[in-house]
Amino acid sequence: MVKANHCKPVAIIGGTILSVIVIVIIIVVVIVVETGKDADADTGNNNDHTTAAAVAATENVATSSLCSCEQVCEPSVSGYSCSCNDGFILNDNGIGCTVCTCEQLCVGTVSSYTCECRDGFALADDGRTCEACPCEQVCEKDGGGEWLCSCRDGYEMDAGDSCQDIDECITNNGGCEQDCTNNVGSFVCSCPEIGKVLQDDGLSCSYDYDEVLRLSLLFYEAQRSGVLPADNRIKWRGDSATDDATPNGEDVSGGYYDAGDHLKLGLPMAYSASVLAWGFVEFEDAYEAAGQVDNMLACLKWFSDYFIKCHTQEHEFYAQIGLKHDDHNYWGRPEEMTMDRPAFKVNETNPGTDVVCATAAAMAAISIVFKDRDPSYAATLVTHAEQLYEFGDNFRGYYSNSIADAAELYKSTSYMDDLCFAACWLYYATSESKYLTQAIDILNNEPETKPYSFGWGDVTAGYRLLVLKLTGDTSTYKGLVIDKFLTAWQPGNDLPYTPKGMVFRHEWGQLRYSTSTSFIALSLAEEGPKRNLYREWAKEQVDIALGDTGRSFVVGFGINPPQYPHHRSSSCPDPPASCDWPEYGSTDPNPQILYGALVGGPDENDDYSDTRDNYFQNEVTLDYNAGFQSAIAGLRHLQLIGEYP
Ligand SMILES: *[C@@H]1O[C@H](CO)[C@@H](O)[C@H](O)[C@H]1NC(C)=O
Ligand SMILES: [Ca+2]
Ligand SMILES: [Ca+2]
Repeated sequence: MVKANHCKPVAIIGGTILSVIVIVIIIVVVIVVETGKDADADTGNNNDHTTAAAVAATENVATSSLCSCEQVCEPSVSGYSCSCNDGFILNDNGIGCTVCTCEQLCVGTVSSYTCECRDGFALADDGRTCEACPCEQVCEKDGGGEWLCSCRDGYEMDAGDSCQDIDECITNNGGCEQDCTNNVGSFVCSCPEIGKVLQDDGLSCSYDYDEVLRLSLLFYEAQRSGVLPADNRIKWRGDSATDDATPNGEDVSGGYYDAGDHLKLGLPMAYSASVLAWGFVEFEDAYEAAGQVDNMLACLKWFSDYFIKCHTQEHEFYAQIGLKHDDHNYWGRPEEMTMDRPAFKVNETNPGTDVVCATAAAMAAISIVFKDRDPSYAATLVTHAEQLYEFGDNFRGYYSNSIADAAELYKSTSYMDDLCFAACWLYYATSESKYLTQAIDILNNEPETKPYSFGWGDVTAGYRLLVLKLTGDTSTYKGLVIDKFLTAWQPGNDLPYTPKGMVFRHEWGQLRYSTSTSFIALSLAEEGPKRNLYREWAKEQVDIALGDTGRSFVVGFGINPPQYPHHRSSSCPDPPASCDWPEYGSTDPNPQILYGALVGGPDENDDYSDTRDNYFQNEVTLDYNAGFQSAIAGLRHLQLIGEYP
């Protein structure tokens, strides 16, 4: 019986005349059966129906032998219900099936069937053929014939045509270090902590070192003395101390104010300049990434232009402008100060090997920065540096013995360190071997003491590291640097740690110690051994300054930053409001935000009070920020080379 064929899927490639005839026969037969069946359908007695054998022969026949469906027969309350195999459509009589012209799925009855497509296909404009669509999951066509993709429940579409599990962030945080958010089917990581940004891997968070570099340079800009250039970015600062001059009338305006006061002090200023230049020479990529090269060049030049002015004769250098007593008795704007600002010098009879060589080191280091950018300026700096070095070397003495007031401010107790530091930078700048020979001589003859810190008074750790770098001899000199200095700062050795993990050196300006040592650690780590240990340690210590113990110690940056730095000019409201001791005593935050300034920081118990009179913990200085900024550059450099701890 041909009907059996109809119970198998039939190729839909156009019905032949034969199949049309067969269908007609089936329809006729079914109609005949139906007319005689109705009365006794429920009796179970239809054995004599002429179509019974044919129905039983269909491969999809249901359990009931009562069924008269042509193809699929399912038991139902009323006896059975009929449906058709794929490619067929139920006849209007509800029993027989007719081949349909849909390519895939045929729905409805012969008189009103519609074509549908399986998942991943969509109906073409002809209403019967199905086209594969580019969607990953659910595919539809809009009225204009364009594919419309969508996703099944629990998935969301990304920007293309693929579907992403919307629970991905929940189940594994998407690999994010901090927050994971689904973003139209794909997740994105974010860093909700104030002051942190996503790293290039898209997963982990770090402090925004670019921003810290930018802000630290703003701090130096806020410290500028003299006639400010038109591109000054600190709107609450203007020209000040423009009349600073030597007793001979030589102009020594310019430079930077030392701290929260308005003195210009040669030794910490030179130290700051050399450490900033060192950080730039070593980690220039960080300044490029942060978009801060030009600001940094301007910052360095502001130092070296002033040093040039102070170097009034070959053997004469002005190392202090202003008197501590008069300056510190004044609380107000530098633009409005009127006290005498005498200039103090060192010379052959009143020498100052320390300040003169510290300045030589700074000028030589800055000359390296300008060597290709401005060769003639770089050459000028080298000339001054060489003269100052020769002066300091041949006329030995402590500058704070020559300038009495300096002993009240930054008293010096060593100068061989400054001499060696200058020799290193001069060798770096000129490649003249006599400088390296002198540096190595000094190194070989130095007492093997552990430096207290790397800072304005003692740059021993710096020159030991520079000799190592300049000679490439990590076996001879490495031990000095590592064992005598950095190892002492590691947990469990010479220095105590606070409960929150800060290495503790001194309660006055503590963060300057941990961050300048961090810079030394990062610079040494560039050379090799103990690399991971020192990088990890430096990151921990620097990140404490940025907020890791719950608050930031950098003005204008991160979470809960200091608002009351011990700093005169930023404590003043905008003019014409007056600024005097009442502003010092005010309990309001500083009206001007001294962006980027690192304050002294916490004590050995992690205690810190953000109050203006707290100069131990809340003053800011050129030298605090120098080691800090260069350490920041070092950490940013590690991110850029893919070696961030
Ligand atoms: C050095 O300066 C002091 C004043 O600061 C002066 O008395 C002395 O004569 C100077 N020495 C030389 C060699 O110029
Ligand atoms: Ca950047
Ligand atoms: Ca010294």
